[in-house]
Amino acid sequence: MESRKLYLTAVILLVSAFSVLSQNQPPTVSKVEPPDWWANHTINPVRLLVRGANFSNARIASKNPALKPSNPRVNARGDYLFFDVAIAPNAKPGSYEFEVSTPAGKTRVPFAIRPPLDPKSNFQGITNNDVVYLIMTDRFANGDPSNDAGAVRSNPRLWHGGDLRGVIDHLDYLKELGVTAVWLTPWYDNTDEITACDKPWCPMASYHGYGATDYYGVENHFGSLADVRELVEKAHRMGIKVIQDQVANHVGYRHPWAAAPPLDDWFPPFVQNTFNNSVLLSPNSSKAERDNLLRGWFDFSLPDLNQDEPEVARYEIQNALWWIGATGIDGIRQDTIQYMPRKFIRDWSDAILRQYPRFWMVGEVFEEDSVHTAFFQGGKTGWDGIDTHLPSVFDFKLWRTSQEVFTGKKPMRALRDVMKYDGFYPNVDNVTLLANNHDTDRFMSLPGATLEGAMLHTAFVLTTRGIPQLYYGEELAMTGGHDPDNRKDFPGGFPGDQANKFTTAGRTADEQKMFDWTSKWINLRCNYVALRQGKTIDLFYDNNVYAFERITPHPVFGITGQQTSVVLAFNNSDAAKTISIKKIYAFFDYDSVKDLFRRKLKEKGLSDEEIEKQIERNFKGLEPDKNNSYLLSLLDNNKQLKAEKDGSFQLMIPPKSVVAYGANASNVMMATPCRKDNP
Ligand SMILES: [Ca+2]
Ligand SMILES: [Ca+2]
Ligand SMILES: [Ca+2]
Repeated sequence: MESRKLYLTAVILLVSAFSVLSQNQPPTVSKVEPPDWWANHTINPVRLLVRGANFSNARIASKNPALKPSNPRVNARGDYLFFDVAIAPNAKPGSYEFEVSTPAGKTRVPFAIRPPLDPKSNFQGITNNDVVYLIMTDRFANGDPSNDAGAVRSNPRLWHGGDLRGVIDHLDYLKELGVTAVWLTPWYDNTDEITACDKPWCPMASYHGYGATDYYGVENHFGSLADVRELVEKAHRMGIKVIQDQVANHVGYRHPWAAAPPLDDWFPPFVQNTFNNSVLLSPNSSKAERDNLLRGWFDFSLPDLNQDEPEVARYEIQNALWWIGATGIDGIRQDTIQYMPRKFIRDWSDAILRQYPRFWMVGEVFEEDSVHTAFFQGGKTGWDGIDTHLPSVFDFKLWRTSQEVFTGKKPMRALRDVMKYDGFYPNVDNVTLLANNHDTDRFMSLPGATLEGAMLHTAFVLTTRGIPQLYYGEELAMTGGHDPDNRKDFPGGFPGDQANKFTTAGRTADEQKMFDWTSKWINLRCNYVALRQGKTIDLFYDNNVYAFERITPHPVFGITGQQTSVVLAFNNSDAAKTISIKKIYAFFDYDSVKDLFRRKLKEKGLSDEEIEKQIERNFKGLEPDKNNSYLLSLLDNNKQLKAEKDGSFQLMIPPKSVVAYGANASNVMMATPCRKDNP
């Protein structure tokens, strides 16, 4: 490691010597970042970073008065030039250019003003009305074999050929499954180089996308910017949102900055991050500990960016906004946020939400500790005086516990014992609960896994609070151990695949069972607002059973103030269990609902006779009995449970299963399809 660091330093010295010798050469430009921007943007001026050569003593002039350059800065080697561009509100979309001149000559810096995308159909944000589906782009579907250079499917650490076209081609599959948002692993351009080393993980390619070599480029194995744009447009037309995976903490070792950084403090000097992750959470940590976490490199091959350098922070914030504005995406998943200063996370969030108020970002804080992950969600000022304003974080503690429970390692009540900390999250409804991801073993490869366990885990993720996130292939009970085994190709997505599991005909009975199950719960969540947005109320928990209610105030017939709820009861044991639930919280007061309904219809000018006919029609069969309480199964509409005299219910839950009831006979009224009321 140390000798490689010295080598890097030697390269930088050589480059500097060369630039001194070439000072009487005219300036040249090889890269402009961002390449374009928008008029009337909340970031104005925008700051350009221009890569090239011979910029020492450069002067910048604009060829159009709508764009005004200022504040130029050239680095010591003269190969990077920063300058601000103030964009007039009436600047028209199109091509522009600046002239960079030095005593030795001049050159042009190309730039453009883009027309803005429609904010109604783009930048929609993600809420708990959504179900997110994570795809590893290289491993899902190969829609374009012409970009497969270096693809070797038999090696799990090399490119396999999956691409954006493959995702576009299978949007109908996502629609059929019912998910409403897709998160793709990073599509930034990464190196095509195959790493050689004597470690077990070599040779390895950057198929995963987490080592950007061009923050403004699209990986050539995946397609082009036009393909990203087409994916977003087509997905939006089908009611599916798109989430980009961004990585602001580090770049890949082949990024041009690694050999010649724009500024001396662009990267902190190499120190291995020891991943002592709790030192930002703890107010008692030392500066040395925090420095190691924030400035230590993830790995020698991933140079860590210094967000304390204002030019770095500004570059990264603009880069995030550029992707949103250029593609119309709806959300960002930000990698490893706990290795970046919280002040930077706040400034990044603020800048995005200022321009796109509906937008949504989720940060990866890979900690199985609710208090720790909650510390990074926005909405609360931490001990350090910082509120990150970050809308969402992943709930790794509940994910792990659900896996442990449904593989028989923990009692059912462990779920409740994690969720008792929900109050530590500034907004638990906006927390993202993963079913799994590309860094973790697939459920079916965990010790103790069964198909029934996988089904219960999926049902729990889709019925509990927050935003559920599924991982490609788990809807077919795919197996896969440690990375990269958990990143196997989706069968049927690649030319020559023997079975096509995108279709019913290609699936085994178990795969179809899991697919139908996943789709059924997504659909149930979609149809019942209480499952998406409801507050959780614990009804019963012991070693075998966890029963809870999701309850929400929700307009019924447009009348506010009434509550709707769904009761869920999970039984993880091998025997049927009967539990007594003392109280269900949501029951309609039918008389007052009818009364309000009457008034509404009267306002519309209906006659008394017409009003009573409508009441009769809408409430027929929904009237509760004298106890004013019963539960109606949402999975099997014939099954009703009447309350006992004391108001309690005896609920029988078959072995290894879950039952779902709508409180009262009001499930017709409670059904409020998410695809209609999705904001
Ligand atoms: Ca391909
Ligand atoms: Ca590449
Ligand atoms: Ca860092």
